[in-house]
Amino acid sequence: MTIDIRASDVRAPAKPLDMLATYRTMVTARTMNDLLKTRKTQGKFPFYIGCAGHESMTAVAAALEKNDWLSLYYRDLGAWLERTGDIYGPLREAYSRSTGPMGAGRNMPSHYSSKRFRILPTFSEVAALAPFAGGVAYSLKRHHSSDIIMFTVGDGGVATNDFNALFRQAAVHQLPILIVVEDNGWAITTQSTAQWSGNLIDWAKGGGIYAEEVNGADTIAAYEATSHLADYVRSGQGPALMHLRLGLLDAHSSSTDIRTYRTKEEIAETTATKDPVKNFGRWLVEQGHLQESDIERIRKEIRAELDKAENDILQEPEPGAERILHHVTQIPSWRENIPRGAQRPTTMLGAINEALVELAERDPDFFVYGQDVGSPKGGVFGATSMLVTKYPGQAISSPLNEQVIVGIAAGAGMVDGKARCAEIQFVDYHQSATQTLRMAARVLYQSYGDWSVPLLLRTKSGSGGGGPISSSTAGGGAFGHSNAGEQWFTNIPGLITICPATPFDAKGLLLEAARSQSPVVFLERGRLYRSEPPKDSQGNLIGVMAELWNVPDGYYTLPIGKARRMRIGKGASSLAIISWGTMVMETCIAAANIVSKYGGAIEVVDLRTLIPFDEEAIAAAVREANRVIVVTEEPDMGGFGRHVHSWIVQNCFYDLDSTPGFISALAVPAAPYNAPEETAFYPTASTIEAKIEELLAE
Ligand SMILES: Cc1ncc(C[n+]2csc(CCOP(=O)(O)OP(=O)(O)O)c2C)c(N)n1
Repeated sequence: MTIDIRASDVRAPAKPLDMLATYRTMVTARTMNDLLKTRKTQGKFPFYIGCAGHESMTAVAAALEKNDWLSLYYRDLGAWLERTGDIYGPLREAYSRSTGPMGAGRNMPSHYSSKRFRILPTFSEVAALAPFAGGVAYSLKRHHSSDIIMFTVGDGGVATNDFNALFRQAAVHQLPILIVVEDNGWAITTQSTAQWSGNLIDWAKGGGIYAEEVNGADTIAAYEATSHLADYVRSGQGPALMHLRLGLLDAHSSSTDIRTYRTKEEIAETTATKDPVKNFGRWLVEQGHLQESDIERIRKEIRAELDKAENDILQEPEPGAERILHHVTQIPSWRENIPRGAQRPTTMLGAINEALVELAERDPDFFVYGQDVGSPKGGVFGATSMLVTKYPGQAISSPLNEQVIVGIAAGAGMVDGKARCAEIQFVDYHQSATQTLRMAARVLYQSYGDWSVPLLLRTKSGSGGGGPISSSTAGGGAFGHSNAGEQWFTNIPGLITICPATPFDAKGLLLEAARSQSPVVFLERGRLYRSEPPKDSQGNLIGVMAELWNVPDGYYTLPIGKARRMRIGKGASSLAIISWGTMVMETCIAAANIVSKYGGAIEVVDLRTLIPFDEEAIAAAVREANRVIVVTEEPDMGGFGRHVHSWIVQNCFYDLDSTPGFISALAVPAAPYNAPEETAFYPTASTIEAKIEELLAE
């Protein structure tokens, strides 16, 4: 066997490779690949994506320590087998059995995942695990762990935003991560030359990551290079990238025909020179470690083991449809607790500052990560200014990349099941992190409860740039600074969305959100950051709201999914208004004005948690008043407010005496900067008052 490319300064690995065991595992991977390919062709299951040509990943995984973390992709059957020794798992997933260890039959085959074996849950979205892997590495570094993480990706995956976010995370924070680019020359029909310009090694080194090119068709070379690159990473010298050159011996997947885009000559050459299983077997025979006859004997033994496993698995139950709603979210049950601390008038910003300090005080592992959050200013709005002063190491300024931010917090949370806080300056800018957030929300469901992603994403949202803005003006946030945001999050299954309206609720809900095992988006309204309690048009404080500007010292929590019902006026309510965030303030002002004009009572239901929203509270309020209005700050484009409105129509129809009202911002991209258009864009107390009068007159 020829070894054409060797790592330039190879040293003998400290841990010798168990060559025969590695060879056996590689043959297992290939034999399983061939078996599953055949079964797919026979129509036994819908899809298969194989590992042929990538089996030297067995040796790559063998060069790591058993506690090192793995973030694999679909060609890494060899690495799975090396780490777990489990031949049943991949077969179970192919046959989508509920016994499958990766997703209990929920995810496509070859999507490796195991909390027990520290294998992060592979996504179908190429390289989408990358920012999470960066977060895991970040956590390992913070804990001065001797463990490292290996992240693998195809050459196509290198072009993704996710990969580039990881690259930045790794380079900027010099993380303990070994990035392995498994370059088989193809991304479906596209050649790797289309994925980056120039040379990948130079590119990586230019960006601050040490890199080497290695021949992955040579198993020993792959092992030696991984050993020494892993040593390099483990010793704290920073991240490393291995450009592993491989051949793709099969079609991309069971849905592709290799002959339609690859030439006969190229396929023949790849098969002859880049088959790591054949190359390694031949080398073992040449070196006298195996006899020629052992090659076929080993293959047959393994095939018999796999046949037995397959037969066993076919007796196992398939999942039933009754579990379809299992593991969508994981919210620990709320423990009733009474705030004991002295109450002080506090703004919402003060309350958020206090909550973050409480979290840091209770858990030295907690941190807030985001743009400018580690500066003495405590982020652009000052939400971490107390944290920076009291626990400076726990408020960390990030590069200007929202996907980097969300990935760091999400990955760190996956390591130990404790939420870290990502701060996004303005909700409008979460958009580059959307994929990471959606994946975070999916992990629990996809892995059938094996993995969870506790993550607290706080962000300024809605009208108001955040300055001391009165409740009657919106505040010049304009494009990029003023979107409501809930329309982007409340349609993601698995994600919790919270939007407090008062300082008291903001603190209690933030503290509770940090306990959630499902990711939480915590929408902080800019207009409420420094606002005073609301007053009606006669200048009277609105009592039910004003008392919520008093915030207790210390720790207390409020339940997720529970609305706050507030009665404005006296007696039975003649109207229910459902709102959240800033619109609660506008609604209360409108309700107070109407009540002082006509008497009676209006009930304002502040949802507080948008998903899951408090269906009981809405239904009860509608049952009592028989009239309802939903008020939202979102543009009227199929957002969350429309969902609540539709839910009421569907579920409370027979309790309604009139058409349920709906008030929203206008269906334009966002609030314009100039005052007349901005004011026309948002609902205000006077819009709400007009609607109330219209509805009560019906
Ligand atoms: C983000 C994303 N875009 C497109 C796809 C469809 N797709 C699946 S695999 C693949 C090619 C991946 O190529 P590469 O990373 O080189 O890995 P290889 O399959 O060659 O091992 C594509 C485009 C996807 N799964 N995810």
